[in-house]
Amino acid sequence: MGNQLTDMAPGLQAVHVVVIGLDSAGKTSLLYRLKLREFVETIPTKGFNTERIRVPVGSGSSSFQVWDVGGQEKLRPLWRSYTRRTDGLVFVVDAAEADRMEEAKAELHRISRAAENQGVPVLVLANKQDLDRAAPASEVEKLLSVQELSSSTLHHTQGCSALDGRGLQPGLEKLYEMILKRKKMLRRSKKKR
Ligand SMILES: Nc1nc2c(ncn2[C@@H]2O[C@H](COP(=O)(O)OP(=O)(O)OP(=O)(O)O)[C@@H](O)[C@H]2O)c(=O)[nH]1
Ligand SMILES: [Mg+2]
Repeated sequence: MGNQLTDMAPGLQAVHVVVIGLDSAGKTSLLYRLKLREFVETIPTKGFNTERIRVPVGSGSSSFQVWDVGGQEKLRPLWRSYTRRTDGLVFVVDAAEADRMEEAKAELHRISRAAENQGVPVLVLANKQDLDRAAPASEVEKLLSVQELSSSTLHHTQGCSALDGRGLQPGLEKLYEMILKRKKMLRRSKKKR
């Protein structure tokens, strides 16, 4: 019989999204900006935070279960246990930290290449756009070679700020669109088999 509810209305299901990126990129600040609609002071994440967030999409809204995982080097091996079976990856970059772009690029490509993450849509958030020295999204996209992610991986790079909230709504809408597109593609290839 299959799961008729999901077959008919994929938008009714909560999408599962994992937020990763280097320490201090602003992941936890973004999570609470989305949940509470304000900027809150954070401390470095040792484990993870998770919140369910309602996001306006198209003419309705969708529920996102968002997992925010610590980005310190010693915690990065844990990312894979969170990204397994996720619908979407959000990779947050501190766009004002030119010195750490190479490190961010290596981590982005490593996690996206992991076998279980093949083809999972990626939203790159170029955070801290409120700072004058922040690189624009187009530059971050180049510095991280986002276009070189596997050809089966849908991706989008968006500038944003957890401080003032700019860029988050369009970023999440785009991520949702990519997730639905991939779900449709997977359903179609299952039917063919
Ligand atoms: N100016 C500015 N500062 C920000 C922004 N987002 C986060 N910050 C600051 O950046 C620092 C790190 O933010 P966190 O949200 O804790 O970073 P994180 O990515 O969760 O770091 P880990 O938990 O260690 O992986 C904090 O001092 C935040 O206040 C932003 O959009 N603009
Ligand atoms: Mg954190």
